[in-house]
Amino acid sequence: MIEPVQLPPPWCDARVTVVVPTYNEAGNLPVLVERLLALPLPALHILIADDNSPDGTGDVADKLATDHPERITVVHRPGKEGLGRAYVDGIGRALDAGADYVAQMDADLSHPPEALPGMLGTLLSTSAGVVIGSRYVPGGQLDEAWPLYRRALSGWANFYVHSLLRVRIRDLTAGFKIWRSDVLRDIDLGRVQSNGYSFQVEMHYLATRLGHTVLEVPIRFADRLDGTSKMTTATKVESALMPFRLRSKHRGVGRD
Ligand SMILES: Nc1nc2c(ncn2[C@@H]2O[C@H](COP(=O)(O)OP(=O)(O)O)[C@@H](O)[C@H]2O)c(=O)[nH]1
Ligand SMILES: [Mg+2]
Repeated sequence: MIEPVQLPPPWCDARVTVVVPTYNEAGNLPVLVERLLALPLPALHILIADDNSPDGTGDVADKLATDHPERITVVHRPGKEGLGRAYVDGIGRALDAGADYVAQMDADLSHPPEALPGMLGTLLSTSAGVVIGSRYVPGGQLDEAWPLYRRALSGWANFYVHSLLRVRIRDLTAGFKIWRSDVLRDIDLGRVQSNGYSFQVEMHYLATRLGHTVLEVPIRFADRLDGTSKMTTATKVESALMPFRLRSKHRGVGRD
């Protein structure tokens, strides 16, 4: 496990909200929350956006919020609308509640919580608008247990999106990142088109088109701790078509 970086004050007191979308993650959520709350970031807040998971993740989240009322908020959404919609909702609420920095991560422990203080430190000590926990910069790693077809799909998706959108980010499909709130406001979540996983690519595309600096720091991406992937054929199709839509919809955003 990565040792948490000890940030000096006032950085360790930064108001960070970690938005975690969940769908059937009852086995993973308590472990993720425990590791996030153990970080040396006393002002870190967790916002769980659950899509009415049939496995009771919403109840698990409520119990965690009851145990830590100051540090956990649960958003119960009516049904499964996709990762992108859950993030638009959750990030919007985090901004409304006054977060200075907003992090995104999966609930399944693929993203190491202990990398967050270092990512925040990079965000605060540079001109970056967003810092990505990246699998594809030197030092980044993929769990050997991640199935071969998933590695191939991830590599192909990055190549495909790079070719179409020309964004200079190595891990374009990354889901682990931390944003400055003003950059998220500038992006304006109201213009996000994606319902599903292509949300990640769309946010990177909008950030770079608006001229914000994106930095990548290496992480080790682990296989999920418990449960199964929520990636479906529908999300893959949306991700394959979305670059074309993004090019036309966001043509007017930023400079050409
Ligand atoms: N709220 C919500 N969360 C979702 C949805 N689809 C996926 N997620 C969450 O998004 C994260 C990434 O999903 P995951 O299945 O691990 O994707 P994979 O890593 O690409 O296989 C996990 O925390 C999921 O629970 C959805 O439709 N709604
Ligand atoms: Mg996963």
